[in-house]
Amino acid sequence: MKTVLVRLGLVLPCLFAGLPACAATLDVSVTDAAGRPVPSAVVTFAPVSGGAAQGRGGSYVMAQKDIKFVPYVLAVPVGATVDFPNQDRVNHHVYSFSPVQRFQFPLYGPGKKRSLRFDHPGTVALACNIHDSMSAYIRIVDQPYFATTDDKGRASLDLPADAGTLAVWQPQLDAPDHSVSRKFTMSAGAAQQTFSVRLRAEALPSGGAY
Ligand SMILES: [Cu+2]
Repeated sequence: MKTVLVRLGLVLPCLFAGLPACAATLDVSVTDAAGRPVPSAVVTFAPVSGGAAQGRGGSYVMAQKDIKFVPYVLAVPVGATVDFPNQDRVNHHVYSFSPVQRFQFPLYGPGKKRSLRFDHPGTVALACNIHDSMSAYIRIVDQPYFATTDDKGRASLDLPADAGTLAVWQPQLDAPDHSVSRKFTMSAGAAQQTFSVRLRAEALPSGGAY
């Protein structure tokens, strides 16, 4: 029974997505010029045939905890609603001046939460009016496939066998729009891609590698 369930779990997402071929997992590794892992990088794949496997909207969380935003980088699809719960013991005044979506949540306290919907692709840089050291990013993507690298600089995407564009965005990446991309064709089996990127030393969040 367990085996059946596991198989269904693998097959059903393909059926619901209506994809011609649900291929396999692409493992992406992002490293800097010195070969160190780059966490908090958003990896996207835009197949030439389009598709919307991960859909639009959905609910996501950007918390405030220990005078930090958690996570440092949050990738969401266009139309997503992001909750901003205050899980701290102090008040925060969260805002963004980014043209993609300017907003502010005037001072709100522990246990309280604010929410906002993000309808345009791009980058929203977050800050707090009270705590200058607080910094984070919401990356709103319109590509149907995306994932964010972990502490080891790795991300996995389940992709259809299709040609398209594979891209990496990271706030400290030293390139136009902090992004690099390449043409990539996903085959029927598992695949691996590595990006070696240059990073700027600026704007590093406290306590993190980047
Ligand atoms: Cu704050």
